[in-house]
Amino acid sequence: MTYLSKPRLHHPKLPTNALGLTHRDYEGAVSTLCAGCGHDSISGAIIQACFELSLPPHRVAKLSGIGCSSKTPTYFLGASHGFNSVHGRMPSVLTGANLANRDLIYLGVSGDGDTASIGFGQFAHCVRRSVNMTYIVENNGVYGLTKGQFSATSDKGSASKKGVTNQDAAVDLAGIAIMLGATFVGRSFSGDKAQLVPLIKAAIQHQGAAFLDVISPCIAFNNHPGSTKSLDYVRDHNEALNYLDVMIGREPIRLDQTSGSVEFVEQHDGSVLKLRKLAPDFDPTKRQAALDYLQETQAAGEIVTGLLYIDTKAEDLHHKLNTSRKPLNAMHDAELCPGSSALEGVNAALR
Ligand SMILES: Cc1ncc(C[n+]2csc(CCOP(=O)(O)OP(=O)(O)O)c2C)c(N)n1
Ligand code: SF4
Ligand SMILES: [Mg+2]
Repeated sequence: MTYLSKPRLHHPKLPTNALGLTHRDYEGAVSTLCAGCGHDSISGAIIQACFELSLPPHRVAKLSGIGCSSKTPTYFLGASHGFNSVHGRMPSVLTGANLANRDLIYLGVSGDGDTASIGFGQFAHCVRRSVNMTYIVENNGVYGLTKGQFSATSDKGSASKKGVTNQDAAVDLAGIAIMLGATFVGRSFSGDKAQLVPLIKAAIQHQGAAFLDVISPCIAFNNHPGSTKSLDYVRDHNEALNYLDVMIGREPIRLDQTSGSVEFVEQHDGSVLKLRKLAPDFDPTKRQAALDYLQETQAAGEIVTGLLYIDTKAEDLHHKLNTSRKPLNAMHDAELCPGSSALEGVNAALR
């Protein structure tokens, strides 16, 4: 059975958000993933972020590829639009949907296999075209669904469950996303909700290609000593650069971190990110410095997390193409097909 429904009843005093919805209204079906899978924690963080942002569920579109990670949209936002596409093809499906209807909030969910192997080209072009989306990779360094093969994000020298050593260089998706032109890039850990929830909220508010690389241990196939994506390894090597608090004109969420200096970063839509900097010299608005920092810390075996890069003046694909504000499904026939004389005009302009 791949779909388990949840009981609809809930406690009448559950807290509600600005829309009068409870946390339960943002949930999906009961997860069928392995108990303890990091992906389920990410689903929980997405539910929390959407609840706190008071997003109308019917305004969200969730798109995914194939993998345990790509199954997760079934387990959150059950009242939203969803499309489970083909392995590695989520980015092009999301781009098409986004071009057809810019009014929806696009959430792309993928795995390290789905994005860094078969979907690498799709990922690259979706990001460099500044598609307005939140693209989340649930990165466990393994093909979980097909039972534990190394993926392109498995670190060189790390061991598989059967003791085989990975010989190939790892793809750093966060670094590549910055190089490709993503305008909001963060990395986090499925076990750190205090960091992950505000990162997801800020990414959703961002007007452009927002990419989140979320390390998500696979407890079935990649959680042993020698794996650099195991719970213990990530906990021991996690260097948090910063913690966010997102303010969108309502009550700001309190930070549970108390150390570090605070900086305010305003996004294009007017939302303000309160950035508690744990690495005071790191400035996420400097693209080249972010890339250098990522490479230096990676060489030292650290996994840096937090907001890695932000372009506060980002503009998305619709702005670049000057597309219609009106979704295609809201246009009538005459708008969708302006007739042969208009077509002749276009053709004449190209001669
Ligand atoms: C075109 C195609 N090739 C290969 C597969 C087999 N396949 C299914 S999921 C998967 C890898 C999934 O890995 P990842 O994206 O990391 O997700 P995870 O299960 O680890 O969350 C592969 C190779 C497929 N379904 N379709
Ligand atoms: S195989 Fe791994 S990735 Fe898949 S559900 Fe189990 S723990 Fe999660
Ligand atoms: Mg994987």
